[in-house]
Amino acid sequence: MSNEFIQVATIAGSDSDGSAGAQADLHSFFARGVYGTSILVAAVAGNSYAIHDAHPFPISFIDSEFKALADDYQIRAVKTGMLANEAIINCVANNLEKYPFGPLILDPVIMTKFGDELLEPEAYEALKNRLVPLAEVITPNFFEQQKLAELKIETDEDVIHAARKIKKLGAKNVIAKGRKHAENQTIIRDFVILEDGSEFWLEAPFYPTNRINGTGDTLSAIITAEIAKGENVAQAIRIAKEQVTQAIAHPIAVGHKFGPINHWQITR
Ligand code: PXL
Repeated sequence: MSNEFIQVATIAGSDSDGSAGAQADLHSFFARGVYGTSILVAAVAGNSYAIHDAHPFPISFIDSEFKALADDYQIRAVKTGMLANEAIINCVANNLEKYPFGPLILDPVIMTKFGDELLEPEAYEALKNRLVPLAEVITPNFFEQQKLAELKIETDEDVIHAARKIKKLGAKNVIAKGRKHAENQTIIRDFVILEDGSEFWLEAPFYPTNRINGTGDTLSAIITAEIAKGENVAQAIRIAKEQVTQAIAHPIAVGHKFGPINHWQITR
C-alpha cells in the first residue's frame, strides 16, 4: 500500500535560477505525473547570464540522502545530472550498485551548451568507467559526445560514429543530441541507437529563441518518468522529444538572456 504511487529520483545539482538541474527535473516529473525525489550533490549560483559559482556537497551527506530514500521510498527509475567531480561520481556509482533504484537515465553533464563546465576534466574517466556501463539510456550533447567518444565531430557520419562508440562503452540506448551548426538550419536532429541495435534520426523544428535553459535536463527527466511508468525506451524518447519541443516553442519571459524553457507546456 505505502509505495504504489510511481516515484523517481534525480541525482543532480541545484540551479539557483530554477531553469536547469534538479529544479528542471522536478518540474518535469511533476508535469508527467510521477513523484519526484532529489539527491542533491552540488549547488550552483546561476542566472540567465551564466553560472557564477558552484559548490559540491560532502560525500557522507550524499550517502545519507541515498540511504534516506532507499530506507523508505521505492524509486522506479533514476536520472543523473551535474555530478561535479570524480569523488561524487564514485559515490553515486557505489550507491546505485547498492540500492535498487531501477533503470538509470544518464545525462552525462560535462558542459552546458553555453560552454560552462559542470564536471572536472579529471572525472571523465570515472564517468566512462563507472556510470556509462550502468546506463539504460545516455543522452550526451555535442560536447559530451566528443569527450566520451574521444573524437572531433563535424559531420553526421561523425555523430553516428560517436554514438556507436558510446554504446560500446556499455550504455544500452544512446541519444546523441543534435545542435544548431548552420545559420539557415530549420531542423535539429538527434541520433538514436536502441538496445537492439536499431538506429534512427529524431527530428524537431529549430526555434530561434534564447529561452532554452534546461532542455537536456528536461529531456532526460521525461524519459525517466516515462520509463518509471512502464513505457518502452523508444516511446519514452519520442514522448520526451515532443514535450521538450513544445516547451521550447512557447517561451516564457524569465531572465534577461538565456531563460528557462516553459514547463507548463509539458502535458500528461
Ligand atoms: O543544464 C545543465 C545543468 C545541470 N545542472 C545544473 C545546472 C545546469 C546548467 O546551468 O546549473 C545544476
